Amino acid sequence: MSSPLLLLLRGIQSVGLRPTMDAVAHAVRSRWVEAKFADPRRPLRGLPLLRAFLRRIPSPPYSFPPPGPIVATPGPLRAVRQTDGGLECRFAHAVLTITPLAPDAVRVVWRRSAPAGDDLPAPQSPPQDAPQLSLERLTCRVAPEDGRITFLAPDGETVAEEAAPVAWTADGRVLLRWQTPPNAHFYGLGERAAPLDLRGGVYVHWNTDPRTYDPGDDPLYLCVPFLLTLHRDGHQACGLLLENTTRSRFDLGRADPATHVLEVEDEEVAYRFFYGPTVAHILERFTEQTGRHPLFPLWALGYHQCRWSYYPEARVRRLARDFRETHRVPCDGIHLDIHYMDGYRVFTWDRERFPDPARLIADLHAQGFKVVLIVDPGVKADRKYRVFREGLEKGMFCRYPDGKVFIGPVWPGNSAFPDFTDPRVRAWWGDLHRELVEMGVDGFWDDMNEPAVFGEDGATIPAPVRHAGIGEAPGLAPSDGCDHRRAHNVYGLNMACATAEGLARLRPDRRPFVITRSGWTGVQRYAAHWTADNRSDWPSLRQTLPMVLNLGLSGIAFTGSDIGGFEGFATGELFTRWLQMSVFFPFCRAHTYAFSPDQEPWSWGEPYLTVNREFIRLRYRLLPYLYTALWQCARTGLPIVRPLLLDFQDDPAVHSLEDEFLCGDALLVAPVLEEGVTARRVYLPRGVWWDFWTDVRHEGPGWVEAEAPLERIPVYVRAGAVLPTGPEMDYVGQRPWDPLTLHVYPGAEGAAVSLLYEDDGETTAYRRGAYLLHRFTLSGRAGGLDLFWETEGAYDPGPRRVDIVVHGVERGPASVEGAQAAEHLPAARCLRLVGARPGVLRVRW
Ligand code: MIG
Repeated sequence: MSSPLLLLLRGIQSVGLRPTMDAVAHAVRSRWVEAKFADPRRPLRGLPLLRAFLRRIPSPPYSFPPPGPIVATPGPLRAVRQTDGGLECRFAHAVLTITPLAPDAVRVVWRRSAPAGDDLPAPQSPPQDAPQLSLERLTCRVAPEDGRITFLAPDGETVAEEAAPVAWTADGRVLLRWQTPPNAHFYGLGERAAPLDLRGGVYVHWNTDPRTYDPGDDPLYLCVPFLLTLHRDGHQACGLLLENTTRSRFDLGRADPATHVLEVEDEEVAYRFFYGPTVAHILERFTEQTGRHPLFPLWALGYHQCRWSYYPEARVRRLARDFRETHRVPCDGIHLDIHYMDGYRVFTWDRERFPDPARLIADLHAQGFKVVLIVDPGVKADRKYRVFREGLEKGMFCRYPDGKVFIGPVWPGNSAFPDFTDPRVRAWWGDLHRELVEMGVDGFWDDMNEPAVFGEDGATIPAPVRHAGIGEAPGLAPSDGCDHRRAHNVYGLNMACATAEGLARLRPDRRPFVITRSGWTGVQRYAAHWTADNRSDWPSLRQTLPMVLNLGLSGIAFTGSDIGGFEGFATGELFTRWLQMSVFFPFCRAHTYAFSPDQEPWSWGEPYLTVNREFIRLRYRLLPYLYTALWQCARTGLPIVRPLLLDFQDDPAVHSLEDEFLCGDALLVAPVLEEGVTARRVYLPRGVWWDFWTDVRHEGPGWVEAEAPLERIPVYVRAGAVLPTGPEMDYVGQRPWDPLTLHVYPGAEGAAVSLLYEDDGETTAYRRGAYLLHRFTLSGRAGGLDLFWETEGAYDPGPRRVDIVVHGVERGPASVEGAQAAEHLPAARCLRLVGARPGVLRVRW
């Protein structure tokens, strides 16, 4: 780590002298209040305070010493009680409750009982047998001698088993110690700059702004203590969601390869356990419990352009012209970073840089752009500033135990922090968006909400600061408020909630679009997420994919990374490779650091511009497909970007595969992640796969050597798929999906079902039936092909032509039924059918 002096110089260089001094003052003040309120009921003063202050209290997460000695375990079982469908087991020193949540999911809570524990009435006959809770698809068995829990599958096979009893330590932690099956793999845990398979690593749950990060840095902005385990060669899977929002650490086999230890800084511990056996089923159940993404507006799937920052207005207008006129690159979102504000005061505009924002936004709308504004949580402590005054008067800001408002330095200088865990504050904050929404702002980008405060690495709100509770996060909700230790991890989630619910109130007919940097279990209900301040280098590009995959396995599916990387200077090649991968990610936005040159699709000239444009155009053609994947994700929680193990979990070859992915149901994408590379090996799992570019047929499982010149990354389509595509367009809604083209890829065994979902893309009318769901059932048979096409829902896409392209067709058909015209294209090896409609399509050769 850097010396304090170096830190100081770095601070002055990047944010200036005044903010750096504020940051230093904050560091000193934090330490002072942490010492003062170590016991909030008896604040220290005078000499004892000075003494405590000088004894350094390190701030999380960079100081997380190993746990102290164990002081308690449950001891022997004393009594068992049935409680509405569940079980309460009283042990000598602890109480365990197990509550069913679903046929394959339970909630487990451990509390220490009164120190003696012996005040419990001694049971008539102490229970001898292991208490057991049997659900339809999951059994929990509790060891009577020490409370160790074993989870069993319906066939009696062990799914998970505690290696040692739950334990309490002298320094106030709870330990859960589980056996790690020999060939287990771990996934999930939110955002991790780690391999896809998390086994062998140690991960801390404490949302942190790392300033910039490299592979291996931990923790980052968004933690989700949801651990997915895959074992028995992929035949068995389970999930464990820790509910505690306090800081925790998972050692997934670094200290001991045979156990994984979940260590929680809390007095009691609560977790939910999910049984598979498939990963897909666990994700459905997990997101049923913790929430799913809403259906974002269709334009959210467009291409977005950002930098820190585009200003003044003339620069923004030039950017718009560059897209529409100069370079003809499709784009939907233009994002304005912190320089649009007046001295970084949230909900204001710098009127010199942006004299007439409503007019600017109207003009951008006329060109088909949407405008997204960054909003930080810190409210400048300035009595002349309306938001601060109002927040102060109404008691909206976080306070110390003595009632003083906490002030910490961020971009605007010294700032107050709304307590988003309080529903009153969320309502107020949501309403603060009114003026911007009325000006036409389309979406909001919540940044710095770990929350980050300038200062030492990981600086945040000091631990003693009070909060109303944990707000909308699932978990152990304190009834009479809590300090920052319990509220820290859910701060970002509740800010995103305030924003999304505010937008929904302000514009009830339009779907909110919010992007958040921080979050926690369930943040997907409110916002999309991006992986923030990485670097413009190849290792960071490579790291992005496992990060996005594990986010998806934690319920957070609408994600992406800064295309080209954030800090540093991207090369044209790096940007293009990054873009080629991101075109298959839900959130597709280029962004860069304040001190980096522009990172736009044309910034490096040719040949990059042409390749970038082609790939962005491809994304716009794929919108019907991507939107269907988004809709499916909103319904089932299945991510859009998926590791291969999600669909092929019994294939050990994919358990740690992290340089290729599935995008939706039909596409397999193998990005190029290294400099100067023009070919790569791709693993194709079982089944038939069609090369997206050449229509060459491959049969998996096995490896193929694929061409990957600059203008292409390997993409394959799964046999049996019907891949819907639309026409090229410069932005979402420029024209209808006319013609709509259904790309049919034959060769699957049996019948395969594909979906296409559409609606107006913008309003909430779909909730009242204004959607159209197409269901395609494709079956191949010797000498022919049948496609059954049914629709459901009341949305009318308007008159349009639907074409069908059957891929991999060597010769012209003998007969075609269900289309107006057919044409065989021998060179392209496909059959083009024009003017199809719902019903039955039959082709015979
Ligand atoms: O302290 O708003 O991750 O995307 O450009 C940095 C300026 C604050 C961090 C975000 C980044 C954004 C930057 N922000």
